[in-house]
Amino acid sequence: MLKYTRSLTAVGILLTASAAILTTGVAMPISASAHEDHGRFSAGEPGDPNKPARIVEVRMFEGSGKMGFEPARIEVRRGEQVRFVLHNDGEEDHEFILATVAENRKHAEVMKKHPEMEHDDPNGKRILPYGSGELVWKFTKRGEFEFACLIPGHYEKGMFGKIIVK
Ligand SMILES: [Cu+2]
Repeated sequence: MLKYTRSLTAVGILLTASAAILTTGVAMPISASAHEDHGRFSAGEPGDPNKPARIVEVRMFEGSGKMGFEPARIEVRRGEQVRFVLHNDGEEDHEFILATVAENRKHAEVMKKHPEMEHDDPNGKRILPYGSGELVWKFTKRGEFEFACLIPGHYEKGMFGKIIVK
């Protein structure tokens, strides 16, 4: 829990810092309250691993200049809890970050400036080459969300997928 809070805070500070740089062209000092509204999850809420969940297997792949997720489109019902079982079939690290499209784009820009950033959060995991991992999530809101790999260059090569919550 501590680790997760810290990591979210780091993202909040980075997002805020890069927004300041974009607006003013200069890096501004980061205030302590800069990340106050960070920590909410747009795509729902962290799941409860002890409760039943629908299992959805997602594979991450690379090859011939492309990268992606299979499947790249997942439909869920509102209120449904999903256990994503993530398999990295590639030779590079990949991430699975669940958020809105706008948040992921913004976050991807931050990662270009901080490529060393790694995720282990309720809504995001980094999976090592040929490794696997799990993420349990409860979809409490209707709408369209996205899962994406925000490692620099990967998003551009096609590493994103859509989640439709009905
Ligand atoms: Cu990737």
